[in-house]
Amino acid sequence: MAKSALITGITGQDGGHLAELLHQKGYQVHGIIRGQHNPRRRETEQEFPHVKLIEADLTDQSSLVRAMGVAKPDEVYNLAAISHVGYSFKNPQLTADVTGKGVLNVLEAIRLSGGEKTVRFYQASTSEMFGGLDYNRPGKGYDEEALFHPRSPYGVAKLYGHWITKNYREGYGIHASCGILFNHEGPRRGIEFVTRKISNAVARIHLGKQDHIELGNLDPKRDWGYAGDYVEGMWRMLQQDQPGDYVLATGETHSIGEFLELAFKEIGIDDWKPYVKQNPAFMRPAEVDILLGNPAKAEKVLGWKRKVDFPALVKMMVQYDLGLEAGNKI
Ligand code: NDP
Ligand code: GDR
Repeated sequence: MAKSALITGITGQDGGHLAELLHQKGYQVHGIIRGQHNPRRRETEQEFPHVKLIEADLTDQSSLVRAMGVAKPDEVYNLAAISHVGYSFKNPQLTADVTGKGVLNVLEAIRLSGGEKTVRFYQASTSEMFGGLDYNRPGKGYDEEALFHPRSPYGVAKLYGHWITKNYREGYGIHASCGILFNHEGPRRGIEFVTRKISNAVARIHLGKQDHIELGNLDPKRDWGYAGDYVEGMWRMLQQDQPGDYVLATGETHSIGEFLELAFKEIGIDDWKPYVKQNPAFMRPAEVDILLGNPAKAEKVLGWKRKVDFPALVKMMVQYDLGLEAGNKI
């Protein structure tokens, strides 16, 4: 019989990549969708006709128990979250409820539906838990043992999700793993994140639809990989005999300036500076200056390695947005 998977956050970037991967592997995929009118519902149904959508919300415990009953999953991937760091400063309590306590709600739904010995659970932990400060930054990059120092309501909520997952693993023996993922991007990335904002604006500038882009802090550096590579790592974590925590990263870090450089080169512009204006509205009360991950454990134990490198990622995103924007009238 086909394995059953339940994905929370099916309408998000990673949800799409994971649904595709699990479908290819023969799973029956179920996805949790929230809201009585979700604007992403139709495109999700069109793109993933094989996915069975279940209406539920991470803040509604009973809806999650019902979802477990419908999906009867072998594997649960908890990808749903308020995931935008800047937004989390403006909506800190909502972020705590969804990104933090929502994880507990999913874990409890597994227990309440009797799945603690049979269901395997993946929690979407993040490099934002490290904070990128001088004192806790290892030379070879953050690994699974590095010190946490979150710098946003999002990072703090994720740290709760991380520890409650470990606690349920230790306390109840649930096969629960945390993927500590560094930034991963691609054409499915939401337009509110800096890489997609840039690739889309570059395409629009090329087509004469806008003349500049407004950004916040250009100095931060990130360890940017391709989302399609990272969902493979999530799946591999749940195929291990024992649950565990794994960093997925490229082991390289690049500034926003470097991303701009390559993105504008893609449309034949060598000097991007005249096209970029700084807008304080996009600055954050506390910044994460530099993130670099060390994926040695995932490479050794899971046999996972990123395939797409930084230049290929930028190219892929700009080329996708050039096609998209050429077809759009607005
Ligand atoms: P997205 O922001 O693209 O997707 C978030 C998803 O969560 C959406 O499907 C959204 O649904 C859903 N969601 C939000 N609130 C609720 C709620 N109350 N109930 C149910 N669903 C809800 O995130 P990504 O795909 O980029 O990331 C997936 C996960 O991985 C997130 O938890 C993120 O924090 C984490 N992560 C991401 C990294 C990255 O670089 N992308 C790196 C490390 C961790 P809707 O469409 O209705 O808004
Ligand atoms: P991040 O991603 O905060 O790393 O979180 P984001 O792309 O939002 O920001 C990266 C860096 O770019 C700076 N920046 C801007 N960011 C946005 N969004 N918009 C701008 O205009 C802008 N200008 C500069 C930011 O200040 C920051 O330094 C992502 C999310 O996917 C999280 O859910 C995930 O956990 C982490 O990656 C790993």
